[in-house]
Amino acid sequence: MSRFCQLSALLALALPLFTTASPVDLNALLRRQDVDTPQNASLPNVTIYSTGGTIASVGTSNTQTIGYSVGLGVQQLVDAVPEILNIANIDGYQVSNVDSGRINSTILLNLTQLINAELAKETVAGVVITHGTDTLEETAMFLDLTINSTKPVVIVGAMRPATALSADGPLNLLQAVTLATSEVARGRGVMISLNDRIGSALYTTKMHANAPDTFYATEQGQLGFYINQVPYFYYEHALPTGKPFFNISGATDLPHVDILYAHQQANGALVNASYESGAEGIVFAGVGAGGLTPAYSLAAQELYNATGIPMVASHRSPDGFAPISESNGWIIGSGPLNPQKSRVMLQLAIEVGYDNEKIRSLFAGTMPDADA
Ligand SMILES: *[C@@H]1O[C@H](CO)[C@@H](O)[C@H](O)[C@H]1NC(C)=O
Ligand SMILES: *[C@@H]1O[C@H](CO)[C@@H](O)[C@H](O)[C@H]1NC(C)=O
Ligand SMILES: *[C@@H]1O[C@H](CO)[C@@H](O)[C@H](O)[C@H]1NC(C)=O
Ligand SMILES: *[C@@H]1O[C@H](CO)[C@@H](O)[C@H](O)[C@H]1NC(C)=O
Ligand SMILES: *[C@@H]1O[C@H](CO)[C@@H](O)[C@H](O)[C@H]1NC(C)=O
Ligand SMILES: *[C@@H]1O[C@H](CO)[C@@H](O)[C@H](O)[C@H]1NC(C)=O
Ligand SMILES: *[C@@H]1O[C@H](CO)[C@@H](O)[C@H](O)[C@H]1NC(C)=O
Ligand SMILES: CC(=O)N[C@H]1CO[C@H](CO)[C@@H](O)[C@@H]1O
Repeated sequence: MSRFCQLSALLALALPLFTTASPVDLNALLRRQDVDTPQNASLPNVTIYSTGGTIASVGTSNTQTIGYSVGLGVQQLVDAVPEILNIANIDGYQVSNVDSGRINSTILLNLTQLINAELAKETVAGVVITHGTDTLEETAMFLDLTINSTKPVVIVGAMRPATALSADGPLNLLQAVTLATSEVARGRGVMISLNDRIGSALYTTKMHANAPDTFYATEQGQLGFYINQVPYFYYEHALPTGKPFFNISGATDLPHVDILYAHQQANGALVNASYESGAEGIVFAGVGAGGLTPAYSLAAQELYNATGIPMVASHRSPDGFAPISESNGWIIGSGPLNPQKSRVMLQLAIEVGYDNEKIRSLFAGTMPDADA
């Protein structure tokens, strides 16, 4: 149990437990925990990457479930669930300790680089990422598109701080580590694991701002369920149709892509404002099946004619499809992907230099196969 003592000391210096979240120095926090206790050779090895979020948060009382602050390190997370050490040998990285609204491209790039290197090791069975729930699905999407491994990659969070009555973090973490060691969990891409459910990174979304039962796969269904903490899967090994992989090993940052939300009388000036502030692509959270409404539509077409930057139409309704438009059209339908997932896909496509037609094919590829 002393395996995280060095990290703990580091955290105690860098991040007093009861402060409110503030930007942290990645150089100080991005540390691997050296293993200084004997390993149980008959157990698989799992590496946990802790980024912060509610799962690592403490409130001032056991009834406080909003307005708490981030502060627990990876050691304290594991200490709260000693049962984990019967399932796997745990190694920990403290990647950041922030609420998930502060996760940015530096952290994402570090994470994917570290995880790809870790999964390449024969001795590692799988990895777990602990994360705030607010933008968890964005990190899950990013990792799913940039990790090249069949080993389980599980992203987990909590809706109640560690100090709350019925805190959900400990069981969620136990399940996530169990899943990371599971043979049947292999080859399924990045999995979002919370509240007994196992979801796919491409399809699972946060549906409720406050309740613990918040992550749902819209339409496409959950991948599996836990019974007595044993993961059961509904499907044979399969990945979502058209899930690409981007090798971004050379990237040092990610392209600026904005999301503009369509609504009655949406303000067309936002389209130019987005471009002028540096956007290399724009995703619209469209009405219905990706409709932009008149002012956005006119401004977006004008901007496209002037600059040719990719414009993706997604849908603000959680379920459904934005149809893939014809070749050489100015707008690209997102298919089933919601605006925030479309943004991650578009960032990666721009990063690796796809032209607009290749981006169109990329999104078209995510439409379910009709004739397979
Ligand atoms: C991301 O956040 C970290 C920690 O706050 C900071 O060091 C880094 O510069 C940020 N990166 C970007 C691209 O803003
Ligand atoms: C190592 O793990 C195995 C399998 O869970 C267990 O039976 C054994 O008691 C463990 N050994 C030690 C020394 O903890
Ligand atoms: C776990 O890691 C240790 C140390 O890196 C290694 O000796 C051991 O073989 C690994 N266990 C498995 C099951 O791969
Ligand atoms: C993925 O990794 C395998 C080796 O595990 C390698 O052969 C392959 O080229 C990689 N794919 C990409 C797109 O980098
Ligand atoms: C990405 O490509 C580089 C260079 O071809 C290769 O060394 C590396 O293993 C690839 N990364 C992944 C995650 O496949
Ligand atoms: C966007 O900028 C262009 C070029 O400056 C201008 O012609 C156009 O009227 C602007 N569109 C809107 C909606 O403000
Ligand atoms: C954009 O260019 C196309 C093709 O040249 C043209 O038909 C269309 O009217 C232009 N749209 C706007 C809003 O300028
Ligand atoms: C790939 C990447 O962005 N790596 C960064 C990880 O974090 C350290 C510390 O901030 C940076 O120096 C690396 O460039």
